[in-house]
Amino acid sequence: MVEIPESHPRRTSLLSREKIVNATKEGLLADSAMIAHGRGEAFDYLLGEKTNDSARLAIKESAARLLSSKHPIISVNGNTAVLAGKSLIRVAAVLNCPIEINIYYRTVKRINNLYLLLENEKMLLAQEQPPTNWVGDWNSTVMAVEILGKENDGRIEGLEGPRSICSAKGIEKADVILVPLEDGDRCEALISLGKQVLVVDLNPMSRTAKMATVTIVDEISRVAKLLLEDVVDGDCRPTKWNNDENLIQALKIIAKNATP
Ligand code: PTJ
Repeated sequence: MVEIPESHPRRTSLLSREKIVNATKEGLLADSAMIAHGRGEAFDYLLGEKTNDSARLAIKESAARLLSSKHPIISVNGNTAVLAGKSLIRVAAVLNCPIEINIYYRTVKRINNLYLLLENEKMLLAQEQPPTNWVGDWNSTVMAVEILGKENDGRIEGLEGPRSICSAKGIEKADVILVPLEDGDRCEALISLGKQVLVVDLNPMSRTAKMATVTIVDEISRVAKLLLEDVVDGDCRPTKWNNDENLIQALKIIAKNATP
């Protein structure tokens, strides 16, 4: 492992790469996880590697919808668990909702490995201080977060094969789903089941980004931290969200940054 100096301008990006590389060796990620990550990095570069105003609004809108939902759920795949699993467990604890491991390249081995990773992070998090301004018994609240995904007892109607598998008390039952790095078909199927689908995708032109109820065009580890602030704050209500306008804003930022 190469030591990355604190002052390195690309330190955050290099640390994320290192996490992805190590997690690949540990059998947590899909074979194509690095390709997906690289595509994300390219878009992040064009977006200025920061949370833009339109993304910030989309995060707040997502927090509002998760907070006002009856059955919220946070779905995580391999890349999300590795890059932002810990922060998303914090969000789930504050929302009092489960996390579901739901992966595109589904193998029992990967599900089990991701389950162990998240359960271990949960135990470490329970020992930490609660998020700023959150009041309550943090240890028991974190330990109460259920990690779903091993059950195989639910189905996403409209999809065939392993991609339709989910947890009956997780994604199947949920009315609002946060699904970072989702694929277009699943996003479409979840929407057609009447669920609100909140996605995180650095590519504002992906089918997922276009299909979702709310698209956060930003990097998942940055998003998870800001989403935590918003759900703790709780001062947000769902609006008449115009997702096309939100995507147009992201494209304008890319166009501006790409102009010499
Ligand atoms: O763990 P699995 O089996 O569910 O597989 C996960 C991957 C990501 C490999 C799988 O879902 C996949 O192949 O995804 P795609 O179709 O390549 O889509 C990934 C999308 O996420 C692309 O549009 C990327 O721009 C975007 N993306 C990549 N990294 C990030 C990201 N968006 C936000 N934050 C990131 N860190």
